[in-house]
Amino acid sequence: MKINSQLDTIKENYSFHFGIELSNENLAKFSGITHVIMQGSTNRAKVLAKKLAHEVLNIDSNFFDPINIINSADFAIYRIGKILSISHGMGNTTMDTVLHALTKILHYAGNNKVEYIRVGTSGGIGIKPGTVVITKQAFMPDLSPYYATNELDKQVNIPTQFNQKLVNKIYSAQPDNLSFDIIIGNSIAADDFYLGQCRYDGAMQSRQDEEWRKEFFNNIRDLDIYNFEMESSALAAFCHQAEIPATMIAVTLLNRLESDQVTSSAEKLAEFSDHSHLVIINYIKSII
Ligand code: R2B
Ligand code: URA
Repeated sequence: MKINSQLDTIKENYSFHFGIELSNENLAKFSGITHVIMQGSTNRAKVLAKKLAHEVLNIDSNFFDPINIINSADFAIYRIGKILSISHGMGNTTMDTVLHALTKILHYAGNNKVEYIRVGTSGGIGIKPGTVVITKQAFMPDLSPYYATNELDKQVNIPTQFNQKLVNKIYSAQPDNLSFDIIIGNSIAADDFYLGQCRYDGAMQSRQDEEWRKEFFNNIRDLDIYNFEMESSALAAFCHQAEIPATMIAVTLLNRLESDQVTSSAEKLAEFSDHSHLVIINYIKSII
């Protein structure tokens, strides 16, 4: 893990975003971590924590309620053995903030060999809903292969290549008899769910017509792009700089060639969510 050397001279006693003192007692909760699994919502982070406790630590989930080890209305962090199951909110900006806050604490707690994996949902482009995509590379909406972000008025472009070894390890850990498709591909991290992904059902009208959109969707296959979501470029760029192996496992909730709206039933969406959980659980079980 490569971290800002200026932190050596800045005394930090409190994590503002996680609402915890950086006391020895609290830092101990973050020591000995090998994997950080990140999802958008606090609820999904808790559901996965429960599943991991059962699958990895053999704990009967009927009698176990994961404890949130931070104190924030925005985020939650659960610890299961050497794994953290955490929420990152929606979009690159909240993802970036969580990455800074968490990585500092992991550093202060003495960790230097950690993998970060986002387990999320996405909009598939030309693939069957329920398919899981493991991402090799995140693209900006304009299809640049780097995260274009700003330090005040200075734009910086940071490569968004995920860790290929980790991608292959996760793929190889899956059995042949999965009940859904799983592919290795690339993803676009859009600025929002609606116009950023060229939907026509937002509150404001898109300026792009259907013919143009169809051509865009067709052309991105040349870049091996299969899905849209909203956090992969910040994650890839951060982990590239920090030298943290990372990738994203995202299930597709719909096929954008067929529809803009997510119309699956709550049961179907829960089933899709289980697909990405199964993929991460298979990976974790393959390395413990
Ligand atoms: C996928 O789903 C969310 C939008 O509904 C967003 O966080 C993402 O990346
Ligand atoms: N998340 C997204 O960002 N887009 C979708 O279409 C579905 C989930």
